[in-house]
Amino acid sequence: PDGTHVPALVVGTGYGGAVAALRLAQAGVDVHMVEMGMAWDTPGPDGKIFCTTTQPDHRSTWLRTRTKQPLSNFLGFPIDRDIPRYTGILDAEDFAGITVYQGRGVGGGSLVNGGIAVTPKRENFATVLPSVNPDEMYATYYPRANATLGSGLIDPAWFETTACYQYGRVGRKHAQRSNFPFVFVPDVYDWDYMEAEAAGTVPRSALAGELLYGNNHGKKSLPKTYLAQARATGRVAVSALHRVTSVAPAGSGGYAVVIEQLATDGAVTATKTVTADRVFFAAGSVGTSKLLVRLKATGVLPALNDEVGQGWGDNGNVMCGRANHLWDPTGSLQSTVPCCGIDNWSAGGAFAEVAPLPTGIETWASFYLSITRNPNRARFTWNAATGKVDLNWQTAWKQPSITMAKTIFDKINAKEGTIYRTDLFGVYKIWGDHLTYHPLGGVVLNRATDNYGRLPGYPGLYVIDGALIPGNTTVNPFVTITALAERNIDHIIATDL
Ligand code: FAE
Repeated sequence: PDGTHVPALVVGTGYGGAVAALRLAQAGVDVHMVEMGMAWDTPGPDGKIFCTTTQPDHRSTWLRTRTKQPLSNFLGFPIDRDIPRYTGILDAEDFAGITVYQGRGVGGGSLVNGGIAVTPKRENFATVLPSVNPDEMYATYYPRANATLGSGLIDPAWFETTACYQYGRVGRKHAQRSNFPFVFVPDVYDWDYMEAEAAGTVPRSALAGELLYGNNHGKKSLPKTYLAQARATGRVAVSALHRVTSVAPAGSGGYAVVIEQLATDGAVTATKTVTADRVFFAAGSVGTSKLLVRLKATGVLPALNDEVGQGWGDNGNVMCGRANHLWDPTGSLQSTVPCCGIDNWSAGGAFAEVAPLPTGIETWASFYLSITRNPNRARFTWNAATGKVDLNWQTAWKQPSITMAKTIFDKINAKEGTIYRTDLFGVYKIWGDHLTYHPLGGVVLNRATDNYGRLPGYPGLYVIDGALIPGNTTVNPFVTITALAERNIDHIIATDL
């Protein structure tokens, strides 16, 4: 309620926010989490909380009147559809040169993501977080993050036989015939549950096209892991459909936090101010960067340094599909949860997930999301004329990613005598180079903050999410975001409380 005082306020309920809330609460601190998306704890008219990727309805999309699906076309035909404007779960946030996909709701990106839980190879860690001691990350914080997130590998014997990973086996065959290292990747999806789905003994989720707009069963998203543990302490409250718009030093010490309450059509129904001794920014790379850039530029937090807004990267994301021969079907039943990839990072700068195309029909396509060593970094700036924060990423900055992904797929195509699909992102368009799922950076550790996420000049203000990571994690990012948050909150609790 308006006028309340809280010891710790966390902006956002994704990975960084969930770690901060749990560990602060365990240390005896009362925490209030503020989340602009919905709680996603109440079934809709069809009895389900989430809709499927094949039948997206109003629940699918954050405040748009038409879906904006990452794969916009199929066989050249646009597949987006009109929907009522609603505070749906997946946000396709448009900047001038890139669309950034993000989860909206209690659980942040964990609600919509693939659950792929990869720890970077230790030899690559110095490029991921150069100012962080790798010994403590690999001995303590990565294991803690993986254990609490509940990540695990597919049963290799089941992988060999199940229909729903035929696409994975085809991906492996093509990778290995071209001599690329093929790897299994851990995931937070409950693999036992998925086997039961395939056996027909439980309701289907991964095998029913659920993922991008939420999983009704099986996925261990944050509300089932970190956030469940946080609530169980009795010290954590969560306000959904509440958006933080300002954090300003309060005359009395601490910070005045302005919060807008939203209706499900996005309208602001109330504005509240609470004071907090400490504020943890965990609104995601884009959300935290946008807030801090605006608050600095508009004189609310003028002492923030000039690194705020800088060092943003897309984790080198680029997508493509390949058309296989008729003797290489990838299966009409495809699990939405990826379980394997092609690791050409050291030789070619690309790590490719073998991804599903869960259309329900045979497509003879192999689909991939590549993470590449793209060196380009963008900057967020305040645009006083529009009252918005801009990002200067340009579409052409994806070219290094395409070049690196081609080190894998040109070779596979040459070996197999196959070609790229041109019908998934438009008409005659091979590369999905207009988007990222993995925004990182904007308020980089040890540059915009100190080496633990403290904002210099403002005691009690912290950044604890993907904004800290300088643009690339070499693999899928959430395990690293979680492990870094574990490291930072450990230090903050020991030193600042
Ligand atoms: P995030 O999880 O984005 O949480 C931020 C939260 O803050 C969100 O819930 C926002 O709604 C909320 N928020 C923003 N602004 C405000 C505000 N002003 N007031 C109140 N609340 C606010 O941040 N990563 C992997 O490692 N493996 C995968 O398989 C994978 N697949 C992905 C698939 C998709 C489709 C997408 C979109 C992402 C995927 N990711 C994956 C990326 C991963 O989900 C992402 O890196 C993390 O969720 C980022 O965590 P943060 O804590 O930084």
